[in-house]
Amino acid sequence: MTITITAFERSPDGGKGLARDTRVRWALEEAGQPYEVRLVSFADMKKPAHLARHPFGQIPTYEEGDLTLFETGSIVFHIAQRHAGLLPEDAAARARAITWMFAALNTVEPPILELVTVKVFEGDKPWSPERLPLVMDRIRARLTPLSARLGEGEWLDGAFSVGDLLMVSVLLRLRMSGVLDEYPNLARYVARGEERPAYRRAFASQLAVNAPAGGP
Ligand code: GTB
Repeated sequence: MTITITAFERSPDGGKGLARDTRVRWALEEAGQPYEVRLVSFADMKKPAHLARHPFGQIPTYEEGDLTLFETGSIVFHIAQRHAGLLPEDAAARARAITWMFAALNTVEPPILELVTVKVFEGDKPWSPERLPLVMDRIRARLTPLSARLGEGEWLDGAFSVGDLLMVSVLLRLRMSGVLDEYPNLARYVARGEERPAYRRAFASQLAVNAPAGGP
C-alpha cells in the first residue's frame, strides 16, 4: 500500500533536516519502506483538505490506505511496530525503547523548543536576552543526566531503536547553539545517528525538495 507523507513545500531551514518530516522519512528509510511526499505551502496547511489530515494544520502527516496519522511520535511508532529493525523483539527491551521515545518527546524536546521560541519567535522582545540563559540551563538539566546515562554506549539501550531515532532527531536541533559541544558523548551520539545510511537518504530527499533549481 502506498505511503504518503506531507512536508513543507519550502522549509524555513532550506531542507537541512530540522523540519519534523525528517524523522518520518528516516523511520521509513530504516524500515525500507518506499513513500511519496505531498508538499504543502504554509497557506495550504491551514485549508480544509490539510486540516482533515492534521487538526492543527501542521506537517508531517502520514497516509496509508484508509489510515491517516499526525504527530511524529505516533507516526514513527506506527512504522516501528509494523516493520522490523526499529523495535527489539524482546518485550522488556521493546518497552524500554518505547520509554526512550517518550523521554525524547516529553522530557528532552520541550526545553529545546523553548530555545527556538526565545531565539526566533521572541528574539525581538526586551526580555529575550535575560530569558535565554534560563532556557539554556533547563536544556543542560536534561542533557547532563542523558549524557551520564549514555556514557560510552553507542545507543541508549543496546541496539539502535526508534527511541534513538527520536532522541537524535530532538538533539540535532541544538547543534547551532553550541551546547552539544559541552557533552562530547552526546555530540558523538548525534553524529552516529546522522551517519546512518537511512538518515543520509532521508536528509538528501528533504534537501532535494528545497535545493534551488539548477543548484549544486
Ligand atoms: N508535535 C508535532 C509533531 O511532532 O508532529 C509538531 C509538528 C510541527 O511542529 N510541525 C511544524 C509545522 O507544521 C513543522 S516542524 N509548522 C507550521 C505551523 O505550525 O503552522 C517544526 C519546524 C519547522 C521549521 C524548522 N526549520 O526550518 O528550522 C524547524 C522545525
